[in-house]
Amino acid sequence: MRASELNQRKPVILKVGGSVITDKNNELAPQTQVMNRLAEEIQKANVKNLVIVHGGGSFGHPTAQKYAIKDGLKDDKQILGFAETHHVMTVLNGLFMDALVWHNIPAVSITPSSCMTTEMGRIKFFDETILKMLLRMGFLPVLYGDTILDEKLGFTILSGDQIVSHIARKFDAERIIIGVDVDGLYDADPKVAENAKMYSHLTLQELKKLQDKLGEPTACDVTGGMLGKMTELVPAIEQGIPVTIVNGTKQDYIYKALSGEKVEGTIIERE
Ligand code: IP8
Repeated sequence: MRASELNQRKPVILKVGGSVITDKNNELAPQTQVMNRLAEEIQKANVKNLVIVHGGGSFGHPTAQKYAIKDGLKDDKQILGFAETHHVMTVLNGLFMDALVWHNIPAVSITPSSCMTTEMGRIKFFDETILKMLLRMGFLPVLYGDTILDEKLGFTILSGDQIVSHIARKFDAERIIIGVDVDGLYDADPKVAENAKMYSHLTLQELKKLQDKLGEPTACDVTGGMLGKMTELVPAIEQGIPVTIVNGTKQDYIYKALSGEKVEGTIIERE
């Protein structure tokens, strides 16, 4: 079989939040049991043309914050900080890849900082050749939030959410699934506000109105937590790609979302 004859389906993009696969209250704290459970769920759901993007959690964020990587190159000391932040992300990625591959998933890692650049923090260049070929051949490409070279800032941080939105739009994704550590999208941070109300369905209009209410993240997060996530996803939803937000820390929620089964969470659609 030729590579060109393989897989023409629209991709499904799954974001696995750093808050799901790491403990954000400690530094460099992987949740390997969760990674293994997720790998089982992903294997069981067996979605063709799946792309996974994972976040930084307690690996990328504390190191990025320590060296102010997101603000760009201002001081020589940040050079080592860039390398350190990128390195801890490759370590986290390696742990997640371990779980995926040892669960018989043909996952192949793509390092964003090696095939993308940004300008003022926005993706400017992305060589998609490898991603396209991997998908066509039936592999499961895995990307992640990373340090990135920036044409104006020298370098910065590229969030996994920006990567998700970019790939979804470029490849006209069928849908986006976002796995987080809460049950869906709320009108306030459910970790702080006891009476926070969760939405099971939102239109793009409703989401835009809600955006002002989504506050700053509580845990260390240089890319803006839920507000940052939603801001990135708006252009994909505008393009007609539906987004489902589910709790990835709960057994089988990601599995159900991937399989198209009914699951507690928030669905956001253009209308
Ligand atoms: O957790 C951030 O990715 P995110 C990656 O998807 C780094 O926002 C290096 C902090």
